[in-house]
Amino acid sequence: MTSVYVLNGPNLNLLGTRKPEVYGTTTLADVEEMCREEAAGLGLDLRFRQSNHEGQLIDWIHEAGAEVKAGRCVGAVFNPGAYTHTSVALHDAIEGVELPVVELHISNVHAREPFRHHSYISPVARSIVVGFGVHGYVLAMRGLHHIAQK
Ligand code: CA2
Repeated sequence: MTSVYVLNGPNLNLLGTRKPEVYGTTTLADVEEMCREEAAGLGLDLRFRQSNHEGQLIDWIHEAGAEVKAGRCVGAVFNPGAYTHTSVALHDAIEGVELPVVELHISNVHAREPFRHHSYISPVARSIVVGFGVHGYVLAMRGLHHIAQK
């Protein structure tokens, strides 16, 4: 079965427990359940992961890239958290393995602090989903599936 990765970066394990005015009240476990239902509808096998560590995220990007290359995966929905705005290493990892990535942000980063307006990920992302709340995960998965079918 073809897989889809959904990767989540630092502090997203706190989703639904703090800052509800920015990120809502849905927990990451709820998001995983939403993604699992969507993946089932799309006929994809979900690999849903979260890490607070940059190197772990890089390893998963490499893993997903190898799966895409082998024809077993459509790519990754990736919410890099604050690493979006700091990480050349994540940029290089995505570029290095040519992983099809849909960059996702729960909040509209462009309506927030100026330091959130720049992304190191966007130049190597296939597409971007921003500001739809946690529903963006479902939209991003559908988009990735659509791209893979073309
Ligand atoms: O809007 C998004 O999805 C972000 O990627 C979330 C990151 C933030 O640094 C980006 O600028 C935009 C932060 C994730 C941390 O999430 C929390 C959730 C609840 C409480 C505290 C942090």
